Amino acid sequence: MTTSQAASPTTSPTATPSEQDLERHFDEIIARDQRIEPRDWMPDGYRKTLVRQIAQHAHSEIIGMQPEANWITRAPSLRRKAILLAKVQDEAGHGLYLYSAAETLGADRTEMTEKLIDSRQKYSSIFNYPTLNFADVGVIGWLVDGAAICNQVPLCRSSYGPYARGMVRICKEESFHQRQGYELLMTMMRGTEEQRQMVQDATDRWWWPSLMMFGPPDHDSPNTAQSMEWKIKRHTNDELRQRFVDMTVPQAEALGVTLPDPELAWNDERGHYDFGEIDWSEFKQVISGNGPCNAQRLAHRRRAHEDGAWVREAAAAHAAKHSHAAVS
Ligand code: BYC
Repeated sequence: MTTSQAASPTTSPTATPSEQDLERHFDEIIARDQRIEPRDWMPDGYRKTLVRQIAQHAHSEIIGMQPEANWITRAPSLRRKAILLAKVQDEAGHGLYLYSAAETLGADRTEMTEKLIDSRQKYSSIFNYPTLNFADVGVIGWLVDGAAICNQVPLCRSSYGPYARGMVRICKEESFHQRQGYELLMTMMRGTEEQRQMVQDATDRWWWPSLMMFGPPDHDSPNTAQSMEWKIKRHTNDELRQRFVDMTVPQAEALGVTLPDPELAWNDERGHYDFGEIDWSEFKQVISGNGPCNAQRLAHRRRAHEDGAWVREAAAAHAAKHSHAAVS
């Protein structure tokens, strides 16, 4: 639904609506589960929260290309290489949709990139861990993309139109990514003992960081309450983390791997799996720049940005020439 279906903020076409009228109109749109569009009035905090979240999300897609790209040249077959290349390219595409969504809020693309490489804007903690063997490619698809889908499907109902619409397409592609990861792991599990051990080792290393992707626990999440009120987020971090655990345990059983948590057990009363305490000090270290690969990821992104300067200059010169030709 669009805002055009909501009541107008003013009764008279000539009167300028007051800030209160505009705010009431915004609140009505949110209450009716309709969408806020780029030209609609919105509170500053709503705009800022969206720019923060969407920029962080876009940066995650772009930085997220690195751990998997590490294996493109060493994929074990042409088929696996073609799949991995396509997946990494999809991630670049997701980054572009998301940067465009942030631009509809007035954010500047160059500025967002500069903020990323100066560590003034974050990207997901998960991409600060190394990919040590080819099973990591499968486990990233299964667990990391699985967690991403869990977190992002509800964002298709986010109150900001361009973000919600972008998420629909992203989620379709993420589901394919998740399945390719699981299929890769199933193949490895049918292989040699050494291959099964590689899958188990990768699962052991990625399980806890995947749970951290959902963000801090609700009691320590400064943004959740307001984002839920604005319907930017539809569920809390802990709700989504629980949904992910419940969904993943049977998948691990079907695959034949053990999740590295002795406390993982079905709780009949709650109707959910219980799981062990997450090491939040590790999470805090990683999001403050001290994870195993933070420096490497940012250095790589910075270098790519510098190496691409001539392309941006050439594109700008070409666009200027064209607009000049169009005027004359
Ligand atoms: N890593 O109040 P909270 C992908 C920050 S891409 C780093 O709960 P919020 C994929 C948070 O930003 C995956 N930082 O925040 C790509 C905040 O810091 P600031 C990315 C984190 O926003 C390629 C502070 O901690 N997905 O899946 O309400 C290949 C307090 O947190 C993290 C998205 O971005 C983290 N994990 O909730 C494969 C999804 N968690 O900004 C896969 C969209 C929290 O106040 N984003 N922080 O300094 C969201 O849904 C929400 O932003 C979050 C956090 C649930 C992540």
